[in-house]
Amino acid sequence: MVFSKLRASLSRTRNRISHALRRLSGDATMSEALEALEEVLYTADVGALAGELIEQAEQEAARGSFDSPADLSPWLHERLSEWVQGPSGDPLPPQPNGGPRVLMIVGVNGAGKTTSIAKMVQWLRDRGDSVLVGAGDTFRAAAVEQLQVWCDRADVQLVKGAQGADPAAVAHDAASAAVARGVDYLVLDTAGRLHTQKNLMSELEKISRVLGKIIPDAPHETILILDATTGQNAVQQARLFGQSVPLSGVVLAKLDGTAKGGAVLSIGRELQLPVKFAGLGEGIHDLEVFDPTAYVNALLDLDEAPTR
Ligand SMILES: Nc1nc2c(ncn2[C@@H]2O[C@H](COP(=O)(O)OP(=O)(O)OP(=O)(O)O)[C@@H](O)[C@H]2O)c(=O)[nH]1
Ligand SMILES: [Mg+2]
Repeated sequence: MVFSKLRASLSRTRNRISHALRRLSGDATMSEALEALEEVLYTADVGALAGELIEQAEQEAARGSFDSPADLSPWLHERLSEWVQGPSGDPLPPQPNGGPRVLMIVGVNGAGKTTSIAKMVQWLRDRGDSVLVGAGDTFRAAAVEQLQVWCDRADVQLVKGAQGADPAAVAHDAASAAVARGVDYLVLDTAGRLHTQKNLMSELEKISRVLGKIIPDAPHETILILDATTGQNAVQQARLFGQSVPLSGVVLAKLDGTAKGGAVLSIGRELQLPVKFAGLGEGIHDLEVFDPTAYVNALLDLDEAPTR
């Protein structure tokens, strides 16, 4: 079952919080339960949201909103479910008037951009869409070969330039080819860059402008790939990338095996960005459409949303 894979991948985060969570439903006093809640939130790497949540919980408790400490668990579930954002409907909707929908993929070095592109391309192919890929990472020596291997596997064409070429020129060629071939999607890889490198961030703006000259309003989506194992640092990356290029969503790569699954809450709450997909391994099929409810259930070790 799809859900159980996400669930299994969150086991490390969950194991850290489930012990504390059990204390919420045991025969603890309310103040013990609030303390346990604090522990839950800090171990899940919820970041600054922890303070906000605990304050809210204390206020609710003071107001008598909870009949027993056990009520904290469903309350927490409600709050977290409000914050995590998934795609509303299709995570990669087609271009409304037909024609290539352009997805520019960005992120820091090694976040999982190229692998996530391969997975998203395969996902699009599996539902019958035609896709072209652009090798916008002209910086790293092996980048194009890595992408070529994935494209061969997914049976899609790759538009590439020479190593060291201007990535905006590759973007230009890829966009022209996407129009000429009439594909449904163009997915553009980009070199890893730090959100603090001003010249590299403005390079993304240039690539965007070039794409927009060939295909109106392109890129239609700029998707940030985040390495889930970096926890709260990923939130900071999202904030700063978003200041250079308007982001349409996030793919959370390497969610398998992270103990920092809570960062996704901040991405929804503070940045209002939907998580479109979760990356759950290194294979081309290790991708799932992100389901916020399943995520929170898995995080809190619940089979389904609790009621109170
Ligand atoms: N376990 C796991 N590993 C992943 C996942 N996604 C990517 N990786 C691994 O992370 C490493 C980096 O992935 P890439 O896709 O090359 O990352 P990138 O962002 O394109 O890297 P640069 O182009 O060098 O900036 C590779 O070893 C991938 O196999 C995932 O969801 N789970
Ligand atoms: Mg790459």
